[in-house]
Amino acid sequence: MGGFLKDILGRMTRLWRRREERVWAIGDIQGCYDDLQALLRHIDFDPRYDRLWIAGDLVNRGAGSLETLEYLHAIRDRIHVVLGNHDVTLIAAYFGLKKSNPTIDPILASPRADELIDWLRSQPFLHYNPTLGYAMAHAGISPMFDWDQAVMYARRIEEKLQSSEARKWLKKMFQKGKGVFDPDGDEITLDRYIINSYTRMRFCDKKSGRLDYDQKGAPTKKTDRAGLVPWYRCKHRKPLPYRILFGHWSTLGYVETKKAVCLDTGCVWQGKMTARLLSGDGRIAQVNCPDGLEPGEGE
Ligand SMILES: [Mn+2]
Repeated sequence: MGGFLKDILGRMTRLWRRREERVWAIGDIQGCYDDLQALLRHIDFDPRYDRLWIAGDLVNRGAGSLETLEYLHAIRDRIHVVLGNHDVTLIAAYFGLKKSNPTIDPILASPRADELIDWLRSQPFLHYNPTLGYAMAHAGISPMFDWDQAVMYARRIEEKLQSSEARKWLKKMFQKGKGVFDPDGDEITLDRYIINSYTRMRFCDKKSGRLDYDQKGAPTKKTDRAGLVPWYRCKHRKPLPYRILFGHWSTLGYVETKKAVCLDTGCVWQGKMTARLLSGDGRIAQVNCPDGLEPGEGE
């Protein structure tokens, strides 16, 4: 009888514990489906109770891009996704604006391509939760944006990507632009600045605040001499009410400051995939990703 009661109590305690919702944030997946599943097992993720924030670049380069997209779509009610440059490129390939490649071919050839791409296209560039105190964007939030601008500009490009004119608009977005923020400039130049800052930014020019999209490595003496600092250290940076979660910078690796957390630990480049708890003690969990590509190329 004692054993029976103990067993029942144990089960009830476990059930009770699992009812506490845990919110985890995960960095760039890039189609590394097996590593994603290994990480989710490692953190005991249960989509019935827990939530995931995903910092973008869900697909491309990794062999399981279709499986990743299908899985995330299946648990879409429990996750928050922001779009990364590779996700935007996939949408562009679907529209015939960019060449496909062997890792995204299976998505475009899938009988569910329309459904999956429509879902991807409806995802935001910026997600935030005032209770948790976090905001998330794939590359970060431009140091030139105050919070109202960050929200307004993200919504502005989301509306365009979701509109019936999306293809025409997206075609104009694939130019880097000069990285100079001009809120009074022409519409397309500003749109380009917004989408590039949300999905491609890494460094900014210390003096002018101009964004640099060319340097892909970690900060070094050389970038320092060139007057470049990581965007979150830019002195022009407007104060924001939330700590920013971002990815896109695998060479930076896991970085956590008071204002920003980089979650991209280069899974697709044989690095790690990282999850950080946004509720509770804020711990991080990682898995090794030995099946990735040789590090070094691309962004
Ligand atoms: Mn990226």
